[in-house]
Amino acid sequence: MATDDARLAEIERKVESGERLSFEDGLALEESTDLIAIGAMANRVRERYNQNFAYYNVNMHINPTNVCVFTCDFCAFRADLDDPRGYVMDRDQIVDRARKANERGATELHIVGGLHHKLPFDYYVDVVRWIKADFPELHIKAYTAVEIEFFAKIARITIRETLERLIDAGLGSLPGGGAEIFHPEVRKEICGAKASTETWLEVHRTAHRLGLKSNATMLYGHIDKPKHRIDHLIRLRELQDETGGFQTFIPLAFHPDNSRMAEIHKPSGLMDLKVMAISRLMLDNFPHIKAYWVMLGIKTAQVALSFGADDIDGTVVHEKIYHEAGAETPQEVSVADIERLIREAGRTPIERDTLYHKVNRDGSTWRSGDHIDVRTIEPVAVG
Ligand code: V47
Repeated sequence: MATDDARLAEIERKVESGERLSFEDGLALEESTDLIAIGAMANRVRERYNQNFAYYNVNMHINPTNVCVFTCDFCAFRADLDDPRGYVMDRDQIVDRARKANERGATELHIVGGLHHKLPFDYYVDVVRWIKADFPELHIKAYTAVEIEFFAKIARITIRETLERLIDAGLGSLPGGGAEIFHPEVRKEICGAKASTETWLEVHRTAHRLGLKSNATMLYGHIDKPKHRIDHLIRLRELQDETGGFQTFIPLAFHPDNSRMAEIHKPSGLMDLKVMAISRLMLDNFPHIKAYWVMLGIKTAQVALSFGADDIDGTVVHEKIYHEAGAETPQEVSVADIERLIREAGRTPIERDTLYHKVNRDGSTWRSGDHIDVRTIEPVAVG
């Protein structure tokens, strides 16, 4: 068998010439202990696609309910129907949260939640409609593919019709959650009851055909093995070849606290950076890779900007899913802090909207400018 060095040299040759990496290349990267070499390759791709820029947005999270019919092993957020922790936000609470987001200059609301046993599909449509009625300029990135499938089931309509009704109410894009790990060996163990891999991919395929952009995630660092992670990335790459509708990939580090897998250790910083870098290298058709600071921690997210990531998510107010699972990060970071941590990492911060248009601010008002196409932005010196 080729040595680590020889295998990495061959991968480096492919990366330099823009050749696609195979499943075996992905495994070789996983097996290598040369984090710095892998990171340097990912950094070259990151700079090829996004130069020296690092993107962020001003956003707020809303989790309309935590009551959920599913009992995924990794989840510390969900509650049973009769659990005293269970809640459902009403119209006033939802609109109040949107108002606060608007006052703070947010351009995006990120809305995901539990799959409530009793709420009708109309409630989830109304959440979008209520917000849009008062704050039409806020972009609503809402509902994972798992939620979309559940809505289709309870409303007894197709996935396409479900998405069409939500788009009609004002849905702007889909977040990337619910992907977890696609490989059946893992999926059936950690979340066997919820949307299958095929369904997750079909929801995103349908959304892309309807003109929506979406993100994709991978939950790693629990019972997943290298082959499961590479398989996951390749399935996403194949769908992206078909539709081109994905914007950003977000690797999500498992947080064990308060979950049914609490005995598992959190992934190490080393694993976080390696998964980030391998994602950048394998997903050659994804424009962006996000270092979600809420789950990585601010310090690792900052370093990740040199290991393949070009986006750091947003100001993120009111995040619950990770904080219930033991995330020690703050609930919110200010724009000044985000810009400082990006500059400290040697990158140039750009505020973007959800669909990667540059945001221009003038006092308390903002508007979306041109779509950020790195090929049309003046190149900046890359150190
Ligand atoms: O699907 C749940 C994950 C996801 C835990 O699209 C956990 O921009 C770790 O998808 N430890 C939801 N992870 C969050 C999500 C997301 C986040 C940020 C940005 C975007 C985007 C999407 O969170 C779930 C699941 O994979 N998750 N519990 C946990 N204990």
